[in-house]
Amino acid sequence: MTATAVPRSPRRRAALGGALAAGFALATGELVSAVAGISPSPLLAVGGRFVDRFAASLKDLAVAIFGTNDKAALVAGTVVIAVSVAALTGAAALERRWLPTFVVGAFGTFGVWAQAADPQVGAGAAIAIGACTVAAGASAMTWLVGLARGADVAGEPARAEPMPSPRRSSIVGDAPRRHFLVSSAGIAAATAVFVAVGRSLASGDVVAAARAIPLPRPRRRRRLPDTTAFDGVGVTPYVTSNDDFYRIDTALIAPRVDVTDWRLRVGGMVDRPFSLDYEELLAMDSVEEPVTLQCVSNEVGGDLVGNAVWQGVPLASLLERAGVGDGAEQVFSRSADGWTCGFPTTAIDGDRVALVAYAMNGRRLPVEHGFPARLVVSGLYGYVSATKWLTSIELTTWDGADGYWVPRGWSKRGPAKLASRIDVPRPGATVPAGPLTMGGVAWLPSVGVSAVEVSIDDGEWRPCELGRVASEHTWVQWRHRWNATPGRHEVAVRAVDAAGDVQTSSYAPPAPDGASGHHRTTFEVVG
Ligand SMILES: Nc1nc2c(c(=O)[nH]1)N[C@H]1C(S)=C(S)[C@@H](COP(=O)(O)O)O[C@H]1N2
Ligand SMILES: [Mo]
Repeated sequence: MTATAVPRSPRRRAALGGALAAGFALATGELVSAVAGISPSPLLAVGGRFVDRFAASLKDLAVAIFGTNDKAALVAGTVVIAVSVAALTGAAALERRWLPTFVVGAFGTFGVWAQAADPQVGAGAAIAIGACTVAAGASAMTWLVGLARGADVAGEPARAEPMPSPRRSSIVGDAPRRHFLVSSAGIAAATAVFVAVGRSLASGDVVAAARAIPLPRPRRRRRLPDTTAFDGVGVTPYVTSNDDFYRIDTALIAPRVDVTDWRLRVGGMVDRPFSLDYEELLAMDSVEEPVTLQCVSNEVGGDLVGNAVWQGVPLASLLERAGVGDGAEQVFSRSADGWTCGFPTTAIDGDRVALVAYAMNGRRLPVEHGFPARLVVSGLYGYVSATKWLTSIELTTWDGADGYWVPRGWSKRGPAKLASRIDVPRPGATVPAGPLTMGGVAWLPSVGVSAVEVSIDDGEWRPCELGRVASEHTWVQWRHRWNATPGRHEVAVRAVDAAGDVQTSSYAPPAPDGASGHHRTTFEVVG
């Protein structure tokens, strides 16, 4: 900020002071939360309440908003609103000295409410953080507005001088402006330092703290198939790497769970409720299973699906230890940030893979994918089954509880639908005439896929070559060789599941219980 950037009008200076004070208050909230080891901060907690409030109205758009970019936009929008209101408050506070305390106090109360509503923050901590935030913001605003007002009181408003007394007015008019400038710059610098220190404190590697407890060797491990035949043809790899795995959740920042005080509770309608810490969970017999996980929001042909090798404790072992009570109909789980979901107990009676997983592709779960533990259930959409940052599993009746997305309009039951996707050719691609390899993936985890067929330009369905799979719980790669003729072509794909059912051509959007229909791709062949 340069001296010339400081507005000459006291009103504008007061507005600038108000805006800076809001930034300072938010930064104080970030810093105090980080020092206290508490997440989310007031700012992120307010954003989180927005997500919970508006999630229902988004339906199919849920995918877009719960992607990572939109979360950043949501936080930025919250900051812009707070800063704008604070600028208006600062300007109006020239005459009303009580206004900063009142408005900052009101915003602070909102922040306390938002933070206290998050299960990761207690009400006491929220109030303490809110008090620091309000004290910092209200005093900074009162101070800066006072300095802006000072210029007005001490001399003329620093406008173009109508009277020929330039020396006096420049001294009296400029000293308060300089004072305001220095103080504002100080607040801005403190804001930057608070944000930087808060960020660095909050970004320590929580997974690293768990390394003292080594990952155990799984008792049973599934052999991965040789899929090299599908390398280099543009088909999605059989195993999705942790970095490439899609991420969907309502968390503005992924909960950072400290394993030293994490526990998994198993309770509700059980004979022997118990809880486990991280070390005890890792000490139990574990298995390693590749399972394809998919989001109900995945559009036909979409990429909200991935296949990873999960290591964890079978849910059945934990339920056996607890003793499922008579009348229990639903396995209802909860995460550290209060997200919930549930599926029928009967869903895991068969051969489904259902794990409390703590490792993904041989590594501890990444924070974004649920560290320290999550549920993975083959053949159920993620929104009814795959709780990340898992903290409790409760047995209840079917009517006893509704998961997060159920009152927001998504189906209470979420069995996966048979699906297939074309990866190559890419939509709109131009390829040379002659031998062309098309390919993609198809999936119905827990049942399996027995055949994949393509139809070119609405011609007959032709069989495709399938890749090998580790089990029926994963997707299968497919490919088809075609002698491409010049012109514009469209290919459609459909799968047949292991029970012989053919994938429906009838289109359904993702809401309320998953998309259906054939994926089609148009491409150009040049001679
Ligand atoms: N705690 C929590 N767990 C959650 C969710 C969430 O919002 N919060 N989203 C679910 C949904 S909708 C899906 S599709 C999967 C996605 O898991 P991934 O992000 O590891 O791919 O996580 C599930 N588990
Ligand atoms: Mo999902």
